[in-house]
Amino acid sequence: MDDPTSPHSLAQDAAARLAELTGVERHDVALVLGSGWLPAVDALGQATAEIDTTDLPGFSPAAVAGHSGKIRSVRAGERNLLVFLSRTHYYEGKGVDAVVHGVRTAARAGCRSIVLTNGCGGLRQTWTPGTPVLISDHINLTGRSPVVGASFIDLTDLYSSRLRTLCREIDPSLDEAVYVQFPGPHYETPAEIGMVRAIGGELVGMSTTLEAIAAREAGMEVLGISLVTNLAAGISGQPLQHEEVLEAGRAAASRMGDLLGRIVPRI
Ligand code: 8IG
Repeated sequence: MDDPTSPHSLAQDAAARLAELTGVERHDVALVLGSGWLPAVDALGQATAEIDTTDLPGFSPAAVAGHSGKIRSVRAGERNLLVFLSRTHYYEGKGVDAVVHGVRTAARAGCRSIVLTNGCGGLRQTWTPGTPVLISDHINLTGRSPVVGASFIDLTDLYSSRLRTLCREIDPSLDEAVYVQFPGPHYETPAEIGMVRAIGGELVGMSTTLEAIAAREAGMEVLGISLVTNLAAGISGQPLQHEEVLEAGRAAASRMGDLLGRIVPRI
């Protein structure tokens, strides 16, 4: 049994309220939409309910332009999808439990798998803005973990090779790469991007790794997909701008919608 003051217990409360507000007893697959992914949501299926995250215990208001603090319940074939239209980022300073509360709520709502998407910087020149890339593994540079106590969670195959294979069957042109999470909210220096390359990373962002760990702790299968919205710092010679991120998402929306719409039924 959970300690009633624990974050897991708060997630249980949120899941119970979610079932009441959506009228959906159990959800099957969760999706978290990162920067640039919002325009893809309509391709997933018919929304049966949309609620504000702040109607559920434990969620705080969305903090970033272009991020929407909503959760949708979507009926897709025989499945109930739980779609988070935004996330809480580590750089908001609300703590790691706030960052992973959506993931824990999804697990308590019944989801056995989760699709974590993000917008990020890319280190491969061939990835023009708007290129989706599968996350093969991660390096968590936040120095934090959502897991507390002597609970030694295995992270081998954290980003399910089964789900990645399935994605490449649907779209053989998908590349895969290691995602490196920095704490943010500032972007990297060119020297830091040099370090990322040296340690084997090719995607850089400010999310996803803590959520993936929490999802694995909760027993979920994880699929991670990045949308490269800009070349990482120092690669193009141009400064990085948030508007560039939103624009790359808008431009890539139909491809991302098509991709998610074809993947989710097969998860
Ligand atoms: I969108 O280049 C997006 N998010 N850390 N670096 C980091 N996060 C990002 C970037 C980037 N682009």
